[in-house]
Amino acid sequence: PKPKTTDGNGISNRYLQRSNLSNDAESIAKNIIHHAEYSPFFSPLQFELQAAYIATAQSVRDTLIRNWNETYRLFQDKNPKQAYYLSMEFLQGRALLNAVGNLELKDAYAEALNNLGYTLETVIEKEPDAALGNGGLGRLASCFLDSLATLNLPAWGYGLRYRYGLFHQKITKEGQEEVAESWLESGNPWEIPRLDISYPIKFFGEVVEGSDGRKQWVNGENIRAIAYDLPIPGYKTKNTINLRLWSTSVPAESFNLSAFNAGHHDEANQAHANAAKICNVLYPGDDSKEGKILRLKQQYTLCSASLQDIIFHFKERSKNKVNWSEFPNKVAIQMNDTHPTLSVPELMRILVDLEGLSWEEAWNITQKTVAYTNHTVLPEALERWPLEIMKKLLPRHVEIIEKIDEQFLLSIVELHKPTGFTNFEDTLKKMRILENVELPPWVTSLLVSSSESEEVSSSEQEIDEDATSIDDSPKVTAKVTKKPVSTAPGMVRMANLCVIAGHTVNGVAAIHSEIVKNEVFNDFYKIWPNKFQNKTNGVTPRRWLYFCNPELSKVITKWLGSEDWVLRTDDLTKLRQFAENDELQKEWREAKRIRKLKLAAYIKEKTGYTINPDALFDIQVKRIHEYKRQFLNILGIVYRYKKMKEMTPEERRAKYTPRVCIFGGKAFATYVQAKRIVRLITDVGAVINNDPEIGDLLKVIFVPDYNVSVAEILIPASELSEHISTAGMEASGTSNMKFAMNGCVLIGTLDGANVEIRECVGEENFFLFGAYAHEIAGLRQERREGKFKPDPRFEEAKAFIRSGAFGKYDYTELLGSLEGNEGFGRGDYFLVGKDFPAYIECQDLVDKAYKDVKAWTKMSILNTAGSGMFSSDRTILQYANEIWSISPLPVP
Ligand code: B1H
Repeated sequence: PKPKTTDGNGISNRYLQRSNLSNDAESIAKNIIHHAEYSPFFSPLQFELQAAYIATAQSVRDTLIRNWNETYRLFQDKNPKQAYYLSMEFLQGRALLNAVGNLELKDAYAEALNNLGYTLETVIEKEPDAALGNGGLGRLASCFLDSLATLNLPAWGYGLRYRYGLFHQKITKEGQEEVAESWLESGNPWEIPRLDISYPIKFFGEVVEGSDGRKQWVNGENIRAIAYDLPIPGYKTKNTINLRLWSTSVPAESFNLSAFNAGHHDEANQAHANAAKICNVLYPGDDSKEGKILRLKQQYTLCSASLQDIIFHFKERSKNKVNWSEFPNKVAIQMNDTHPTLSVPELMRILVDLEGLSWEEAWNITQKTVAYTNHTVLPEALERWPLEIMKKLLPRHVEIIEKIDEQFLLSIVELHKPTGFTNFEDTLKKMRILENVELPPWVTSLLVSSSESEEVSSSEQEIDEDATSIDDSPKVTAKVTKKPVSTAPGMVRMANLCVIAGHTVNGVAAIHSEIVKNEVFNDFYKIWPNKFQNKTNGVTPRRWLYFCNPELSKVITKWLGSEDWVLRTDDLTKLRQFAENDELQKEWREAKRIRKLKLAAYIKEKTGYTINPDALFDIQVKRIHEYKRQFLNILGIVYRYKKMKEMTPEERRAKYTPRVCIFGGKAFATYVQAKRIVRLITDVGAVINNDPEIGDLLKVIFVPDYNVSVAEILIPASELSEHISTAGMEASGTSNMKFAMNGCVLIGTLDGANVEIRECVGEENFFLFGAYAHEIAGLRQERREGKFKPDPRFEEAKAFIRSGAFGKYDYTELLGSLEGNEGFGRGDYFLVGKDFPAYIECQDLVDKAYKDVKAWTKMSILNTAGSGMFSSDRTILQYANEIWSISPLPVP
């Protein structure tokens, strides 16, 4: 007989031990020891620091799992519309402090660990960063998860469980060296391997037609995606959502036992090795990627496994009454850039081929379900896949994409009927999904007939007015003139597919969304203006202020009278009224100084350099890229150093403010120019830092291996931060928001979110310089025409490097990128020379401003006070209301 009292999982309530998870330090200590003994990763007899970390994490995980189960059960029962955030990257960083902080158990865990002979601080340090992302795009996804959970929204994240995350960066005399990063090596106590949840994934093979007339994708390589779940706790709520990461493997029968028995061990293991390879490593470029088949396999694995899972849940929650037209009312899928674009043809394939829906029904559902976020306007970063590669790997998906493409052409033709088709070909070719692929004959003939006779009215053309799908596309009889066949390979433009299929397209900062509408996707904007939105990025104030800067947080809480600002960051504006208060100012500076001392100690440990904690801490941390212009920063430093050397010590002291210039960031391993910039920074540092004449007045530090945890040390300690990209090129930036929250003043161009940050903190509290986005094209043109006259100070700085002042390395090629007048990466495409004079003059203003301690502290306070709008809680509420239509569902 079945037991009478069962809960949803079939476990008798009598045996559920929820009440046993007590939150007092004594119970927590017992729980930690229990894990060290009974679920050990290491010898159960030892309780060393590593074991203390793992056991502590497992103990925290108990509470997370309890909340996670309750959240899951609630979502199952209430069946709300749920959002699914699909991303190839999640840059989670460490989990422990965030988890005990969100659960409000930090003090209890600290006390428990003290009782066991450890401090929470040292235990935290044992956790490796989960670095399953490259930079801003991946970290944004992680901040979004924190906000989704905190706001009690029904949502999940889907990603890939890479065995190796972003590489470790070693800094040597030669610059950057990359070392593989194996975050799973000592086990991952946070994840729950879901061996019960796996889905088949197919590659290659061919498409046949079944007896029912449906297309079938058969044969090929078959692997399985296996789920690993990471519970994501919200702050001050029980809601704990799921980040489901897919790993890849093969079923046991794929092990070739007969090959093994014959002694061919590699062959025996071939299928398994191929499958495992897919999730082996995160691709490390953060702006563009070579079209490698392995990357396409990764993208497809993410899309296919996630969609199968989403559909599984949809069916399960429909309780045997599956109504597909309800799907868009239950599911919202957000594609984090174009990397998960294959979700579109995969959803179509499942609906049409497997579920038997008509093409029209399926397309209608797909369009209402998916939305696309664009994160970059760099042309080389807009993903394009060679048609041939895709055809081989995903033959059925290419058929579907071709059909979407033709259907799109038809809709555009319909739209343009009233105005005629003169000069229409270029627009069509630009907008369609396929590139370098001949237009279908019915389109070509349309174009031919319209260019042959300007007067031909649309009604005279033989277009089937009722055509709604490409199957009954217009039968045009006009003769087709052969155009010269292009030799360029056919390509699939993923962004165009996203814009065509998605119900919403959004940019990530106000200026970026304008560029998306008016430049990158202008043709689409003109026909679908309502598709386009802005969602200015945000960052979680928990990790990026409250947890990483406890001293400043305490001061804020004291002056605001409560901790409500952690959830309602708009409250920070109330600091404005105290910005000149001497007492607040003193506490503010003391809090900042504690973080500066910690950073100084960290720098000493990692680089050996001693820095003066009373100097101005000036920081630029982000991926190394020419458009981000670390080069401009270091050239400014070179110029400053040269001027210092030409002065007497008294003149020097009078003019300059002591500064520590700190850099951090990784260069893509094959991005030669970026690696040369790293080398230049370290070479310049080696000379300046050892120049006794300069002493404390200037130091240049490259902090190795910049990642989330290093950012948590650097950002709270910074006083000036640099966001100096060529205007129009940084979609948003998110570290700029973190710096402002931590009372750091920004120096920057009018680019990305800088524009909005400056508005919010007040223009007198932001050091602005440089050309505007709308001027850039004209400036490049001027340059091409040889009209640009470089400032002599710029020439002086470059000549100083050329003179060998910073060692023997040959900087000809790096400096050469600033010369000439032609092309991307040459002819000073990023306008370093143009902005150089404005930049160094602006830095002189910074020196003066820092000398006025009161005025500077006021600026610092006003940056924090104005940063409230950059909480990812605000961003996520906007996505929830304006794109996904989902509502909070709090666990009681
Ligand atoms: C951003 C990327 C990106 N934009 C391709 N684009 C990648 C592109 O692996 N790839 O192929 C990986 C990443 N990342 C960044 O997104 C922008 O540069 C930032 O300005 C922005 O703040 C961030 C989040 O929106």
